[in-house]
Amino acid sequence: MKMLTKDQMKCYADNGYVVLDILTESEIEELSTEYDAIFTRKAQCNLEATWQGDWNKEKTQTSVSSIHSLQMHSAVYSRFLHHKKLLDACEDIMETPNILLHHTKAHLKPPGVGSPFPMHQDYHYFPFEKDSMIAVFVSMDDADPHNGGLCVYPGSHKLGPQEDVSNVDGWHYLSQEKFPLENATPLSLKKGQIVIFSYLLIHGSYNNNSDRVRRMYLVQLSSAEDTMISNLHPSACQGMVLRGACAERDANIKKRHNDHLQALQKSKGGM
Ligand SMILES: O=C(O)CCC(=O)C(=O)O
Repeated sequence: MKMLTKDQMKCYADNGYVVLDILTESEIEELSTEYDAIFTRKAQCNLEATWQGDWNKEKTQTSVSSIHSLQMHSAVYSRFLHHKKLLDACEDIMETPNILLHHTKAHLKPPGVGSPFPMHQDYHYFPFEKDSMIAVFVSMDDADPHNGGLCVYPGSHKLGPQEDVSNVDGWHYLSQEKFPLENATPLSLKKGQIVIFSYLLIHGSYNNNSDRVRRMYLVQLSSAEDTMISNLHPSACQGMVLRGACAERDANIKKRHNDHLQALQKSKGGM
């Protein structure tokens, strides 16, 4: 094991998630300051990302702001992707030294009106053959059920993919009757704590009814030995090698030229 203890490995195997203290105070502060700077720079953009669909029984308007691919906005977030201790922990959990980036994103739930997230499995957004995918969820604030914190069904990663009942293209969630938010286990996290969880873990999060903001940052990773079933969620830097190597990566120059020509023709409306 490079980073995790036997107990932490067992916690992940049994529950499908593990809470870790990996970041130093100064790392947390740097990420936090840069997070606010990015959201301030993008304040004029439409960032609204409340999940759509018939799960949402809210009578009042709620809101969550989202920015994807933070590494395209700031070098602080590019550097973070190579955090040694974090990748050591991921390597232990994924049981491979070859780790690929899938995507990153940030969700900011404003005080008082922060949207909940329905119970779901990330699997439905980006299915892989060997289910190697994990989420690294960084709590950027102290978070609990009052300010929109995360909640999980411990052990639910062992159930495999559950039925996606969404009635809206591009959004995925499970039956909220079968997996009600109220029956989930809340994860109260300190600012800077990290939860690593399987993309099969059933999870969601609460409304932010408090007077505190709830910010999170999330990195999704897969094993270089796994294969995407379908690319439902193309993202910036998808497939970037964060550790080890990607032996399967295509290097054929003809294919690269053909892909380029096809994209060119498409942009001219030729295809
Ligand atoms: O931001 C949150 O509270 C939850 C986000 C989440 O579960 C997701 O985007 O898959």
